[in-house]
Amino acid sequence: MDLRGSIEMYLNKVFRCALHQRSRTLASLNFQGKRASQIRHSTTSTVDADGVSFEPNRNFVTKLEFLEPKIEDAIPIYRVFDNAGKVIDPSQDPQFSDDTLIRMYHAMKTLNIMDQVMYDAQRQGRVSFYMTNYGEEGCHIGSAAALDDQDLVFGQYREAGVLMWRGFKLEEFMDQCYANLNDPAAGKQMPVHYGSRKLNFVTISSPLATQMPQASGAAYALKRTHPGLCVICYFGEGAASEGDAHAAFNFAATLNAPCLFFCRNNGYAISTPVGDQYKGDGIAARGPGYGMLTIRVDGNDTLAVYNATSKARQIAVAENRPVLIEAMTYRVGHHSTSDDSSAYRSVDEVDYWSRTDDPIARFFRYMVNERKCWSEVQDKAFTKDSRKKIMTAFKNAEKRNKPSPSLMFTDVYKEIPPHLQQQQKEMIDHVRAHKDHYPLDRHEPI
Ligand SMILES: Cc1ncc(C[n+]2csc(CCOP(=O)(O)OP(=O)(O)O)c2C)c(N)n1
Ligand SMILES: [Mg+2]
Repeated sequence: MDLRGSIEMYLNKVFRCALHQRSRTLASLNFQGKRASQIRHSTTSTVDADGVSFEPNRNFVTKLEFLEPKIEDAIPIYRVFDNAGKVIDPSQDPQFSDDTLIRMYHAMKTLNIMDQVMYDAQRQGRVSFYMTNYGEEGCHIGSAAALDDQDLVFGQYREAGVLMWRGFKLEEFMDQCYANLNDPAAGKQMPVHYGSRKLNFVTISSPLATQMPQASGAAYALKRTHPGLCVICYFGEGAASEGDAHAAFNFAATLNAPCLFFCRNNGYAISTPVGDQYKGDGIAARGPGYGMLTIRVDGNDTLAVYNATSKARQIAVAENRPVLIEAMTYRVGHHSTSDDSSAYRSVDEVDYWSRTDDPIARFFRYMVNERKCWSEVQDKAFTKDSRKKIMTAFKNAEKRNKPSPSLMFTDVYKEIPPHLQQQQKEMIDHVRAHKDHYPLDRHEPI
């Protein structure tokens, strides 16, 4: 049975098992006459000689004092190199081989060029929608490089670099964005809603945070079926305001699920800046509240992201526990092609971040100045070659026919239910009757 099959089977089992466990617990607690607040704890702790199974915190004090959040107590940000690409503490340098560094750099750069091409393509009306990853390339490649290829990825929508690192081909990106006949979803998804069963990347669904409880459940299932593997769940700081984020954190923590929660804190949720999104110390501050191991990392420092994710992964699978990583970065691009960010932030602000804290430029400086394994000349040649490959994939995807319109009704249900069969027939009759009004020559036969 493949990974997905076993996860589905175990999710079924888990839910049944959890319900059964819960009713048994309730029955026994009713019998002992305990309070409802004790129910949660009774399944995990042992019963002492007095029959008491709930052990509360007994850290009493007599000083009347409120916890005051202070800026100087903010969770620090872990870094390996500075903005100039200079390693701050040599013991933290992961000492990658030149080949690995170059591979990481190639991936970040290729993602960046692909974004430029696809953004322009949308502006020219050639694809309907696009989302760039500008400024967040270090989060993607640093974290993806730290994972096992069998680890299951739940993305939000701005993690194309993770998929690229795993081997998703340029044409696969383009085929999905063009919704052509090679798109596995046959055009049912919006552009950038990628997925790959082969690469263990669960298909994007952009209603915010829906991937998060699914990730916790999948991590719990993996713990039981595939020990040694984990789940990584990417989400934005805006998505973290959804109730689903809470459910996900709490389930993963209480079920001891090996799930890496990777928050890309890029400063904005469309037009909502973080100052309006939360009042506390970002997303990392919430981790301890759920009993989760937590770290805040410089998301534009690819090596720091790598170290943090690598260590988090090691702990998650060895100790079966979730880890929260908050990567501090900046969304350089507009939210999507449907957005114009100059309406809510200054061009100077964007300019400042691009100039002073660009993950690709920082990595470049590290490679050139510290490791001496890359040069301006190599960079120019690579950029030219990469653009050429992207343009070839782009043109091929654009040329390919669109899927048959009938496929609009398939793949959602295992068998198409009668009311959808009826709609499918009506659609086909309609299109055939008015074929002059539809570009059927660009589609596979109906
Ligand atoms: C449940 C839900 N509410 C609202 C939206 C509309 N929406 C799409 S993206 C987005 C902002 C999300 O911001 P964040 O999680 O920080 O991710 P980022 O876009 O910054 O990567 C919103 C509000 C949605 N997709 N789903
Ligand atoms: Mg955001």
